[in-house]
Amino acid sequence: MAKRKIVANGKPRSLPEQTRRLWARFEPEDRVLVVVNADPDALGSALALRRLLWRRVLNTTVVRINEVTRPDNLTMVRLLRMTVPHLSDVNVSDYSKFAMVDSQPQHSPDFPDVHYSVIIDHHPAGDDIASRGDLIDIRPRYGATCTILTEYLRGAKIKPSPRLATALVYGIKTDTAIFQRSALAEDLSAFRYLFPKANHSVLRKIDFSEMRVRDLDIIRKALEVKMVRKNTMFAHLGQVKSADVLVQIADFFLKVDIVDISVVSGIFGDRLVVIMRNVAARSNAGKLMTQAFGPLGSAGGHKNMARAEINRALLKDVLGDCQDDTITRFVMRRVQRPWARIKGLPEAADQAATASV
Ligand SMILES: [Mn+2]
Repeated sequence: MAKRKIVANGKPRSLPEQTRRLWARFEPEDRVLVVVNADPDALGSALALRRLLWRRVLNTTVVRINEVTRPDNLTMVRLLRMTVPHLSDVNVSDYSKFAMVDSQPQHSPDFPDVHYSVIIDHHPAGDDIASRGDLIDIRPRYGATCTILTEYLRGAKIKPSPRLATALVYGIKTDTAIFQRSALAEDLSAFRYLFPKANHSVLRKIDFSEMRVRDLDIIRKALEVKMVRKNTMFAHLGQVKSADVLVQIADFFLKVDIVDISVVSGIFGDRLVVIMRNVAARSNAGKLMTQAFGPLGSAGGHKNMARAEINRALLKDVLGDCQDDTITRFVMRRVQRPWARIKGLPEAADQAATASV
């Protein structure tokens, strides 16, 4: 069996030894700043590190370099009462020690350029990572950094509170996409250990949080304009504030029992953006979208998700106008008969585009 590879200063070691090494990096008078790029795995890991340092340092502050915008992440921060100010809201010179979890300094120029006492992460190790900190614990095979921190907690014989267990469970769930993505026996073991300790009503609420209040208007619009053809649901939403709402609605439509494919389009900037989601085993969203929209713009994706973008000016040339009804009919026609020649598109352009696909 392959030796368990841990990039760290030192050999693979027992859980208590690993935690002792972490503690050895800190003094009781330390003020510790933990820097993250906030997502569930980073937030859960930061909370665990703060717990590990509790009563061992003067205080620990967790700061983020990004904005938290995803609804589930916002719910996580709110219900788990996490106080995570932006880096710009603190004075870096007020702190005596620095730590980073779920990232490495080279991942973003926004991270403070300091020497880190601790860097714990599961992304591939950067070339000069050894020079950036003291205790470097990088395990690229792990599905989540929360799994690594759970091992530190267990090494310290610290039983996580429901709040901490909930954060760690959600971090592991998110980064392993509920164990669909690469996950190790270690991830499963951490999950099994944490799951009974988590607050399940909070966990469900975080899972359920897929939208902001302002998104409800766009859902109403989607429900008004939706069209169903066999197992495909279509909606053209007109002008949208971001392409993300199209993705959101496309995912939302898949909640309907008979819907295997959702196709949601909208005008964003100077482009028509079309999003497809597919769960039908016999269809391939990427191929279908390439065939349907490739001759007019960029189109492609995977079996389950695909996207196309078409310049609005070209679309107007081909369709005559860019009214919502016209676009709706156009998108439905293309998806249902992707092989058909596009009327209005000069034949030469059509052939050239098709040849390049
Ligand atoms: Mn992660």
